[in-house]
Amino acid sequence: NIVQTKRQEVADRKNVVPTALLERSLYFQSQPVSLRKYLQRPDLNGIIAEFKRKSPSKGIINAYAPVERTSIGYMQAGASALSVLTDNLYFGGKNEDLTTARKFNFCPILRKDFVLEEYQIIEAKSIGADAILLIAAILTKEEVDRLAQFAHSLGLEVLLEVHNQEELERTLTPHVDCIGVNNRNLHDFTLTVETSKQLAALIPNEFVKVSESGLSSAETIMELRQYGFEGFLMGETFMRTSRPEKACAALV
Ligand code: IGP
Repeated sequence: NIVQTKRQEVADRKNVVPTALLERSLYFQSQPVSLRKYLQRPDLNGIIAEFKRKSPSKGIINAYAPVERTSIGYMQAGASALSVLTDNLYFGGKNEDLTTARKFNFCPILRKDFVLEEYQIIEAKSIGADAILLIAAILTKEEVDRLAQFAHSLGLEVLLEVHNQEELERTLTPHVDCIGVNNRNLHDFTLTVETSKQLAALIPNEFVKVSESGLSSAETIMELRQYGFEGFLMGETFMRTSRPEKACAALV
């Protein structure tokens, strides 16, 4: 299963990723851009446009789209932020994809990966990310607290992902900036936007609400805005086309 493999990978890499070198990278000193603020900007559309080559549920989604053109096009389409998968095994991403997106764009970039340990947050910062994802389903409350505070100490923002009320109540902490409701059930990959609608009222107003996965129409986004969502994390709807950036521009 994904999480077990990831835990092993993270533990193995811990000994080979030279933290001191990462800290001296070009991007380590840079000032991150606020995901929270960009999601609330009225001149942008709230979409966090994702660069995702493949996934465990869909297999290959897009093997050819280049990161440069796609990420620049997403921003030109009015997206508020970028999300770049850096997990290689399951999602076909790499750290270099995020760094490439960073070189060509001035907007918040979310590093999409399975964060389990502090060094991955140092790594996120060093490759040019502005925000990290913490997934409630694979972390304890203590881990969420500790990793979120560590991210903040480096100036990175945190998007906490939950899929149900139990995860939300168990991991809720003032140390995160945005709360993402994943419409996808990570066990059977089923999708329903009802998950976002049901959890919306349970998320305190100080957090920016993000609806994640399975979103494909402007109508759904407008409906979710009524429930208080300001961020919309979308990948496959764009990436399954040959020109993801054009699909993004066509949506809104
Ligand atoms: C995007 P979609 O259905 O638009 O491609 O979903 C994003 O929500 C999804 O990629 C995602 C994800 C994750 C991927 C949400 N949470 C955690 C990997 C790990």
